[in-house]
Amino acid sequence: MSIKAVCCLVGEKVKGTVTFEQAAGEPVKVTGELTGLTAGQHGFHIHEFGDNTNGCVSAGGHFNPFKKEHGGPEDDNRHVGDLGNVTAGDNGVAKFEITDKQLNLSGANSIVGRSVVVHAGVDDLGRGGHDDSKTTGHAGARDACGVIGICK
Ligand SMILES: [Cu+2]
Ligand SMILES: [Zn+2]
Repeated sequence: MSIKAVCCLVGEKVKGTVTFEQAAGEPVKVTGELTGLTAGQHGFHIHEFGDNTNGCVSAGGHFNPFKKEHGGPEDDNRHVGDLGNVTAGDNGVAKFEITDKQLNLSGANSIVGRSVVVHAGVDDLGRGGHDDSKTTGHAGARDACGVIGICK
């Protein structure tokens, strides 16, 4: 048995779809394609709330049930929502496949009902030395977001 979830991201210029799949006891596989990005790296996170009533701002901060610092996807000390960066080519398209051990699609800390956010800037993975490196990775504005929901 595996659980599948999907998120449609919508922004002013950026849009796309991200899917999540998890078999019982296994890591989550995240697959996505985003378009309309500037070329290069963009911070990519799960944010706490599945609320887009005030645009991507109402998605809140990074999903962080264990009260850790912001980090990179391979760090132990990271927010659960920290998925690092996705990279767009010169055509503005980012196509990616991520396997992550901290995400869950069920249980107390499920990401279902929360948001995916892609940022205008690069996530420094907590190492940039900026005021907000340890909270947001200094990734800048929110280019697009959407709510994660269960799918077939
Ligand atoms: Cu974010
Ligand atoms: Zn974070």
